[in-house]
Amino acid sequence: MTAADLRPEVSRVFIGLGSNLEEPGEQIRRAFAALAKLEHTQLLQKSALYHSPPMGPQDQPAFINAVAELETRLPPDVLLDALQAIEQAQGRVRDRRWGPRTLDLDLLVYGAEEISSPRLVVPHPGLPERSFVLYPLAELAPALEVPGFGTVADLAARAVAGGVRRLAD
Ligand code: ROI
Repeated sequence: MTAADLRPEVSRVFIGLGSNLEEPGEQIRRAFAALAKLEHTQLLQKSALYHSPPMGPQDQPAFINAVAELETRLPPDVLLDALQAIEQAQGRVRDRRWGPRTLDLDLLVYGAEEISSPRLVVPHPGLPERSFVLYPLAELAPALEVPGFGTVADLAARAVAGGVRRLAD
């Protein structure tokens, strides 16, 4: 990345974190630490950790999920590269679709932008169905307007809990 790749202004960004392998809680804590070290980026808030039954194939362990709020000058594609590098560093192997993973980092919301490229769709299209994302997101930013979807508080109120529960700090 060169200086030309940096945005002149910061954007407010939300990242979804998920893990269901190799000490998931520890994976999420390490991922928060890695996000805090990203260049041209500040980690503003971390949600609590949430325990959530797997969405998709049921023959896999429960997940730990959380959300981070960042302020960044990295454009979306450069940020996505950085997120994938963190996943790789924590041993992510891409195998079966919707299978278990040591760490998944999803770019949920990038300011007010709507992005649809082969690599990246933002806001994350699964947001309205995913209480394991909406509950931690609602902790950090209930008034946030998710482009095309409405406010986080409204989305969280409509979502089916499906056994998602906040863990003690
Ligand atoms: N299920 C839960 N509960 N949490 C996740 O982060 C998650 N991530 C996934 C699939 C496998 C779809 N299911 C999930 O990628």
